[in-house]
Amino acid sequence: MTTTAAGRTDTTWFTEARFGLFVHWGIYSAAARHEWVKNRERLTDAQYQRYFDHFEPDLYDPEAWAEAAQRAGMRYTVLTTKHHDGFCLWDTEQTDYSAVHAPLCGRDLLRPFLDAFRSRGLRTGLYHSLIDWHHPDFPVDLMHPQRDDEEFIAATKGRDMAKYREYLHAQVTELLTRYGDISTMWFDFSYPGRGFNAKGRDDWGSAELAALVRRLQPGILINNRLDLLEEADFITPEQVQPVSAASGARGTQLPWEACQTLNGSWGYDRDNLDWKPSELLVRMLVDTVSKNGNLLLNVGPTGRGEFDPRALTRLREIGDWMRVHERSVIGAGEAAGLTAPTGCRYTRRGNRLYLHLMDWPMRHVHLEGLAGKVAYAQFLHDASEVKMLEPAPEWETNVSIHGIPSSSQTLELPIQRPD
Ligand code: FUL
Repeated sequence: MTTTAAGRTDTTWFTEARFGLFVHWGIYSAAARHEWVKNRERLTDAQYQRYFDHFEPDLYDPEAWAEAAQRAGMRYTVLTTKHHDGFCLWDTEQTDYSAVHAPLCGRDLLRPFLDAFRSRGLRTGLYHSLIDWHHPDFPVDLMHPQRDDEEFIAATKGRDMAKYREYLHAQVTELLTRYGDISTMWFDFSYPGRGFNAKGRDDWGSAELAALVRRLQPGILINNRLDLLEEADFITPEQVQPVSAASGARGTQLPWEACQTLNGSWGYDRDNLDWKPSELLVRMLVDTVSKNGNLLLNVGPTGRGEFDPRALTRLREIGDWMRVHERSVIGAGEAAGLTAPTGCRYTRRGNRLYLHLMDWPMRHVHLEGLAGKVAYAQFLHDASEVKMLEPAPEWETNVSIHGIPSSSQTLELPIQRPD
């Protein structure tokens, strides 16, 4: 079933998967100072060319990436097929600006990636930039690494967005016809009216592009960055934890997926020291699921094609936590109608409620609104019983849990009468 009774694309696998790996990889990984380096430093094509010439992913081992993701408990992945700089990771016929033609690379990097993740049962998605700083017909605008001298401005006259649209649609067609089943199409990002067409939509041919994607891969989920909210299957809050389930979906009923970096940069950023600790990343995952969202956590591999050891450590530590806490995350979601105690989050899966204690330690926890409903309480990590007290008369809607040791942060509470 690819569509629901209401005619929308079925998102069940997505909202059950909850945790995915985002990978930002390209020739900017060789610059190693953020994937926007071309724009930020206003590099010309000639200056940026050195990353094309020296991109040599000799240590690329997508099996190792997929293994790290699987061990972290992730259920799907999204890879940058092309980022804003226009460099393509796959064997495209539309341009020579690709991994196949980069002299020290010389091969398609997408196919082995998809094979590795699929063989481990992970779903695969494609990030594809709608912006293209390399294409001769992409309009020069504020996002573009432009120069303001007359020579440059003269050289950019006569750009034709219709040609770029054709190129974009042809590339998406290649991606969706030559690489098997793709689960998500992650476009990034249109800004209608700032291209050539003041009215907007025709800049990218967004309506046609969305229709093309759905025709080529009927079950695919499309994100909301193609300026067509009504076409989107999910919303993508970026580097922000929404305050509630509704705010994550921006007031719509759509599923949402928060994308988050490990250190503030999507592409490999060697000298960046802002690494988030693993504990914080686990909290972000729990927080996301407690609000019915997904977390797409990013790794920016090096130019040689490896995950930085600091990324690997974090994935491993998240995986250690996931090994014993997974059932409170995968297939779980918001515990609608219940308000978690201060410093805690609830997730719920079927008739089991999970209480995640983020601020630790606590001596007593009172669970409002659950009196008479909770059958039993145990830590999730070792299934050891946690004593519950009968509600005190003054808190007649509460269950009270006492004397919690500081050995874990998640309690599992089978519910007798869920509603
Ligand atoms: C943004 C992009 O501009 C960033 O480079 C990154 O890809 C992020 C996920 O989306 O809009």
